[in-house]
Amino acid sequence: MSPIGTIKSYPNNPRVAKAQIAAAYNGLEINVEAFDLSKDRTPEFLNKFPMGKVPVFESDKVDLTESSAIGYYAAALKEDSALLGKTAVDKALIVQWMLFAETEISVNSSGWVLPLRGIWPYLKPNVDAAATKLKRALGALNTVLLTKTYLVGHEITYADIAIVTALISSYTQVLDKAARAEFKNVTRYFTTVTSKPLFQKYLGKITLCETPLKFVPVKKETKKKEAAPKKEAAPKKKEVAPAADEEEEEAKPAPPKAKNKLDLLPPSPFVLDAWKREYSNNDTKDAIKWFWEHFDPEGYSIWKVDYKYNDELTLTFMSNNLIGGFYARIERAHKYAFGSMIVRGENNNNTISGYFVVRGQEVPFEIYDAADFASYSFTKVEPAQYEEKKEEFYKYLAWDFEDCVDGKVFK
Ligand SMILES: N[C@@H](CCC(=O)N[C@@H](CS)C(=O)NCC(=O)O)C(=O)O
Repeated sequence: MSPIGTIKSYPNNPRVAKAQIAAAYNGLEINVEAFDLSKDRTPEFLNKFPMGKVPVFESDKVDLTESSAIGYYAAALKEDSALLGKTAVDKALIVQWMLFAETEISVNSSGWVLPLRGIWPYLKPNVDAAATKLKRALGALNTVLLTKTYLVGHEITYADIAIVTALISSYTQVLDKAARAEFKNVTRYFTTVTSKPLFQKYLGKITLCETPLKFVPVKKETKKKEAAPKKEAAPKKKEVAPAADEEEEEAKPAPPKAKNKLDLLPPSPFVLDAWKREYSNNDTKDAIKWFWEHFDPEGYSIWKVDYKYNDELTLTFMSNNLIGGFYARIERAHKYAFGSMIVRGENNNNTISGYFVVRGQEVPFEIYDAADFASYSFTKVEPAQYEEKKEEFYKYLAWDFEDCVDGKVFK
């Protein structure tokens, strides 16, 4: 039998297994083609699938996104398939569970698990809220499963395929034995369903979580207050390596090949790379003179940056890691931006603030597109304010504040 179409995704994505299992129950097959989110989102791909997410499905009959729809299509391809229910009641219940899997389980397990894996920014209140919402959904599911082996009727339907594949991430990464015991009907159901041969075939061996993931800061670059740069000493070569994007889940669409609009601006006499070299190789006191001699306020702009949720910051090294996470996410802005952001204060009483110099008169797309951009306010320093702000600008670049604990330079 020839495959019903091709799914593209990175490997071991349970959203792909959802369609494969549904197809297999109907005696059908789907081709799977490896897709690298960091390389394969070509303009042609984005033209066809503007959301730029995987999995996607292509066939001579239909192109689809949304894994639930892809799985549903595989389930619907066999006439009278038991997977989609025989009666209107069962059909509606199956849709109910399919939506529940997406909106109550997948979304919340992503909100809990992905920040812990460093794929999404870690903002504790958001992670806690996602965990609470997921547990609420599991509680409801647990009640329903008290008297049931399968969700709809007495055999596997697409409802079970959708729910079980959505549970994989939390059951393997954050719900340890004690947490699973709170939802023992769901746990029994999860192990029963995932041990079915067709589930095993496409999900592989599932190892239930033993030690739940904990928040691990992206990069630990603590620096004691005492070791903060002395006056005039520039924080040299303190660059942040772009976060290893081994997790494709959050990779951003590759920028379209078309020229960046910032490259089309009239040429500027201020050469950002020359400034970065100047800053890296000289005392900030000397570098800053070079800066003001060469700065071009028409081609570039200066922005004061402040973290919006300073009152939620706790340990200073964690605040510094937030800066590191932000820099990793604006990695594409290196060509157009320079910044120095510092952590000031002490554990449980600190702030994140700094300055950015960017090409053009607006915050570039490469910065405002970052998931955590909304956590920072960017306030433009107008040329008329330069004189008044020069001293502060210098201090942020030299990390020359008594209460400066640590910081990171984006260059
Ligand atoms: N609701 C969608 C979610 C798809 C999704 O979030 N895909 C992730 C990988 S699992 C992705 O492509 N992320 C890349 C991005 O956000 O740019 C589905 O079920 O297909």
